Amino acid sequence: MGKYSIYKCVYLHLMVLLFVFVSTDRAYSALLLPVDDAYTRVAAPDTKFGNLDDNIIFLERIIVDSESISSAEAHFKYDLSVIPANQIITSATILLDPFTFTGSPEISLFEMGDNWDESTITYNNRPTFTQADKLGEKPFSESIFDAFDVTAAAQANYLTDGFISLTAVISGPLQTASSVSMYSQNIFSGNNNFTPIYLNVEYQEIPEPATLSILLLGGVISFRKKIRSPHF
Ligand SMILES: [Ca+2]
Ligand SMILES: [Ca+2]
Repeated sequence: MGKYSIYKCVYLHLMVLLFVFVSTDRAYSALLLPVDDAYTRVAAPDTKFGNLDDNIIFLERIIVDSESISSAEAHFKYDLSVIPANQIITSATILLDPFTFTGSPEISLFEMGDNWDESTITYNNRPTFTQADKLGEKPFSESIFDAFDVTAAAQANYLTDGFISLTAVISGPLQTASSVSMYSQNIFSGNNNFTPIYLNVEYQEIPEPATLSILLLGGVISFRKKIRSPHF
């Protein structure tokens, strides 16, 4: 049995395992409300805008000396530990749903650290983030932003610290001012007129260890037989 055949055999067994893994019908979904949300302003770098009486999340890009700069950022934190243990997140999306906007905003979404809360965050003390933390960029169209797919980041944070924190800024090569206003989780009362920024998560149970063991054992036995056989 050649090297290629061994690889092919391993590959096929992995695909069978993967199929069993994802074809389970034990799938769930959850709409997660932010546990913290706030915005911060460059022009007021020590002012807090995320307290309980702040119902608005605000994003802004302004013109300074003929250049547009991001002047207000939005921050959201979600608690992924509400998802039970031993799940795999198959989808996580966030829809930045504005109730009003100006200009032609284009939104960039970044992952940031969790070391902040809505009552104390300011522009100066917020966790920093870099271009390497960018999860996506979306133009604004027809009053609705496309949903950002943050599945990989959500799964990684679910497996580690259990929280995912995101920052949205207005970016892009814009030469005009723009702004976006959204409702914060603090205004949420179950009234659809005040929709906060949800994280929509879909997840599935990981197969029981016993089931996995049987599958793996079956794969190994079959693999050994194929190694002894001259043909694949
Ligand atoms: Ca808030
Ligand atoms: Ca985290």
